Amino acid sequence: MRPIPATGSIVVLTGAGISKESGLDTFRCEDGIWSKVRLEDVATPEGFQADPDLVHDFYNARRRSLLDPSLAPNAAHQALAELERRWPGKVLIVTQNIDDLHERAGSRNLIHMHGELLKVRCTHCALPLPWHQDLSVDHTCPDCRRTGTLRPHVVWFGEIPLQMEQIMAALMSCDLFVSVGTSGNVYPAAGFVAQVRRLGRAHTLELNLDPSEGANLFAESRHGPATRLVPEFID
Ligand code: BJW
Repeated sequence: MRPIPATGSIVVLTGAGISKESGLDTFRCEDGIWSKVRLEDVATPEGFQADPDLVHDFYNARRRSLLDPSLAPNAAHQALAELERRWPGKVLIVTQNIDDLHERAGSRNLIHMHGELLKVRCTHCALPLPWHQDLSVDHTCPDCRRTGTLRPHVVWFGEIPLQMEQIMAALMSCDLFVSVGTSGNVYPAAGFVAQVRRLGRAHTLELNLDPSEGANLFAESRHGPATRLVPEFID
């Protein structure tokens, strides 16, 4: 494998596969989340409008799993935090995950492009707030005092992912782009490797259990569990 560039910057895109070995479900694996619920019902603005209780129940259950005391970051999250410690200011993690396992492992330069499970926001005043309890339509926004306006701070299909300008700037200037544990089914993240390659500058590397949808777009691919591949990559 190519060595990590000594002076350049690294963007690491992560997906549900990196948290699988911590005990969180992926979306599109055989036993994944989309085999149990319809994404149209729980991960679209239309689904939320039609049945907010169903959507709150779905995210409340996932929030409870995340807050289970036995859940912890795994060796892959820890290796990425170590990479950032070794190369301060050079590593950006762009995660599609709404869990907080990168933060718990110690990563600090991190963008949650699909939002965060431990935050809610008000559809009226747009204020994101920390949130650790079950959420329901009966809750009142602490800022505008309206009831029933709080929603999970996550990005559903048809909504624009967060901090896209910063992400695009980082992709355009990076020297190494690494994708970990994502199936490459969901845009815009699935298009990042093509964008990086179009600029012709960065080395591109996929670390995934099996080849993703866009595996042939990467200059280099390694397949296996993230808890083995990511520590190997940083060493
Ligand atoms: C392991 C492992 C181990 C397992 N080790 N690996 C046609 C029609 C309608 C819409 C579209 C369309 N074409 C494109 C679109 C846009 C749409 C889209 O992409 N649709 C596709 C389905 C076609 N995208 C959007 O709507 C996005 N918004 C958008 O495009 O706005 C326009 C815009 C963009 C930019 C600028 C300006 C405007 C929003 C997408 C929102 C996605 N939301 C979700 C749910 C919310 C969060 C949540 O509830 O958690 O985000 S969907 C779900 O998929 C979740 C994930 O973040 C996302 C990606 O999934 P991920 O992480 O890849 O997981 P899996 O399960 O798919 O893959 C896991 C991988 O890990 C597998 O490959 C395994 O092999 C591997 N693995 N164990 C290593 N141990």
